[in-house]
Amino acid sequence: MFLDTLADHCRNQPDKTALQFLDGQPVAYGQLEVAVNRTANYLLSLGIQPGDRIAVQLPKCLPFIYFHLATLQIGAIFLPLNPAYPTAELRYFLADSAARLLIADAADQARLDGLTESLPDHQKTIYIHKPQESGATWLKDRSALRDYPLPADPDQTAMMLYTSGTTSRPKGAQITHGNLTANIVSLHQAWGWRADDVLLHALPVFHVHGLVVALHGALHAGATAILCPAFDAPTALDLLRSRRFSVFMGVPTMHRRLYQLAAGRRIDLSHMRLMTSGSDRLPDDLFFGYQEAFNVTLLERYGMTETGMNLSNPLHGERRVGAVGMPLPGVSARIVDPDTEAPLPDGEIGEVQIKGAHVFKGYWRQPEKTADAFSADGWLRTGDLGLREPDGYFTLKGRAKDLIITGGLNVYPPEVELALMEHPAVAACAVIGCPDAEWGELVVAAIIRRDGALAEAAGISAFCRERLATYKVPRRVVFVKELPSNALGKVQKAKLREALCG
Ligand code: MCA
Repeated sequence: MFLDTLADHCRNQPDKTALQFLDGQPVAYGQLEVAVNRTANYLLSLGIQPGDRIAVQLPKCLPFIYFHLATLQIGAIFLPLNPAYPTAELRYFLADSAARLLIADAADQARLDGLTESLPDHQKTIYIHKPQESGATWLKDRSALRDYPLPADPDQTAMMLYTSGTTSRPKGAQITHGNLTANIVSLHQAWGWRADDVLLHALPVFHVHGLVVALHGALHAGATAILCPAFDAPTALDLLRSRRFSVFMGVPTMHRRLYQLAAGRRIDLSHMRLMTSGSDRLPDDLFFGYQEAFNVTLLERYGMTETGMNLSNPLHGERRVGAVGMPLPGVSARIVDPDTEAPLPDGEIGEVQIKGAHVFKGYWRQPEKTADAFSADGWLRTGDLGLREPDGYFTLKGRAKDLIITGGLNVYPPEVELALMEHPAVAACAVIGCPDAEWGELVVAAIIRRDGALAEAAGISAFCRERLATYKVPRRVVFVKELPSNALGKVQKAKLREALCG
């Protein structure tokens, strides 16, 4: 199990740096073990039981990591929340998950106290003062304990990550200890993680990409992760040039910003052992531009919250432009007819379906949605369209679901449309993604105003900001007289994209 491997590293190489924030003190594996054990002990002293949900809404900081690992350690369920969620979204996640504990930034106390009072399952909020400076006060008066129950059951839920959907409110995807371990073991095999790797970690930690693929990846290897509190392209490029690092992982928007900084110069980064791209399709021009500018061939891989990583281009061998590679060790992937679910021959486009020990156990308290997520013979329906080449490489060809990916983050148009419909001036609306070189796609809203309503784009955006995380707020609001719709009255988004994306 991932935790056992981590414990071994803590015992065998206590003085080696496990984590270090830029401008922060190094945390050696031995220190990490003590901090996590004390944090686990602290959680137990609050009466936290295995299976309890612990929600954490903190910026990227050491307390986040300590609470994350301690939660796994005591068999409770870790629920990371994007600090960008406004109160309305946060209330939904806390209520739906019936979280017992919330760990949050003290700067948000006024807003959160009012919110949690109305939640029946909420027992306590722990406020962390200046989390990025990491006072870690709860650590001081606690001794390290090792006699708490280790989560021995691989089927026990370790984390819950909320994902939105096309037809419903966000659902909590339950990731088990077995899922986490299967994922990280197969990534280690495929990407050749080594104890002497040094990861430049610039991703957010509240998603699978930054938390599992990157952070767990480094810790499982007994390697070192140097963490940036946030991604800043000039800082990242300077660090990557320093030859101190061997691994970097990013989303295409980050790679685009790094590439633009090169501005036609050649900056050799070929000392990097592994630079990966994921969470959204890597544009061809960026793949080639990176080779030209940095002498690096990005390794593109494909995953999703419900599974972690599924497919990857090879570490050795051809990293094929436009392809997401082959199934990782222990993962099975197939292409099926989206209607009949009959497997399709190579070269034909259908839905990508996935099987393996890394596939999640289901949505929290949503048995019907869980059943819908799987085919009759137990394959996970990804909702992504793709094909398999005769030599085994998979290529994605679009989405069967109505989804926008912006800066590597998923935005479900219905969620934005619901928020817009609450605005008194909105008679009808449709939300689409328009292609954008930097962000992949930008969220664009087409709105029919109610007769006589005077609302302007700025007012609509401000209204959305109160209800939605910033990345979901439409970047462009267009007022239209009508929306293209079919005979059943359903908005034809392809037509709308043609008309508005230009
Ligand atoms: C920030 N903003 C965004 C996004 N991020 N808007 C749309 N999409 C986004 N992704 C907002 C900011 O709040 C700000 O709004 C404005 O855009 C411009 O901010 P800027 O400073 O330019 O952005 P940034 O803060 O530098 O962020 C860009 C970023 C970030 C570094 C690319 O979005 C990011 O870290 N993305 C990675 C996401 C990720 O980890 N995805 C993995 C999940 P305002 O000006 O109004 O305040 S998917 C996953 O885990 C699956 C399993 C997988 O396969 O990987």
